[in-house]
Amino acid sequence: MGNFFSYVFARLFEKKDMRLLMVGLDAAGKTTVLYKLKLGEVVTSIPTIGFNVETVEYKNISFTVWDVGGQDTIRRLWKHYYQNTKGLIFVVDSSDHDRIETAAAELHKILQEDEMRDVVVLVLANKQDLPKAMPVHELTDRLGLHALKNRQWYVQQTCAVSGSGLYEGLDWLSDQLSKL
Ligand SMILES: Nc1nc2c(ncn2[C@@H]2O[C@H](COP(=O)(O)OP(=O)(O)O)[C@@H](O)[C@H]2O)c(=O)[nH]1
Ligand SMILES: [Mg+2]
Repeated sequence: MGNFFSYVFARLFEKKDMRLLMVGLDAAGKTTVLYKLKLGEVVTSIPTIGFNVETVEYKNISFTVWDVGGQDTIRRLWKHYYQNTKGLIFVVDSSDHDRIETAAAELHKILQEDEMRDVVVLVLANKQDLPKAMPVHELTDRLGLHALKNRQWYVQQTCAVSGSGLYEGLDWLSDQLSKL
């Protein structure tokens, strides 16, 4: 699996200092994705209580991950990480019917930020291995993705535990970013 990702990322790395953000509600599967990518050492930092950031640096790309949802005071700290962001990976637990609206609201709030104006959005419809997982078309609807204007977005179904779908999603992302 590691080799596939190295290949995908090798294409991205021709660009200078690229930051990718990966966010989603807690338990969506972000940390699992991060470790599955095997890009390098995952560094966890806690800039403030209740805000936990994971970062992997790989060549000139940085992968920054945190949980969204919760207090608005913490939301203000996110801006610090928005700079230079070209791609947003939004991870959603497809089986979490109760929190899909919350996830949608968080996604749209982030995308409203000035710094996020031009970011390409890859949604990972994670936990597709679970029996109650919503299919891609339902997630697309409930996340309100069709309302996104002037923005490239794509929903990829994944199972972060096995790694299935991750390559396809990142391949789409690298394709989009290579056009910038
Ligand atoms: N069944 C299933 N469980 C998953 C998948 N991805 C993550 N998980 C599990 O979901 C839980 C939360 O995952 P984690 O990566 O910590 O979520 P995070 O809070 O977004 O970082 C863990 O127990 C993972 O093993 C998946 O695709 N399928
Ligand atoms: Mg995590």
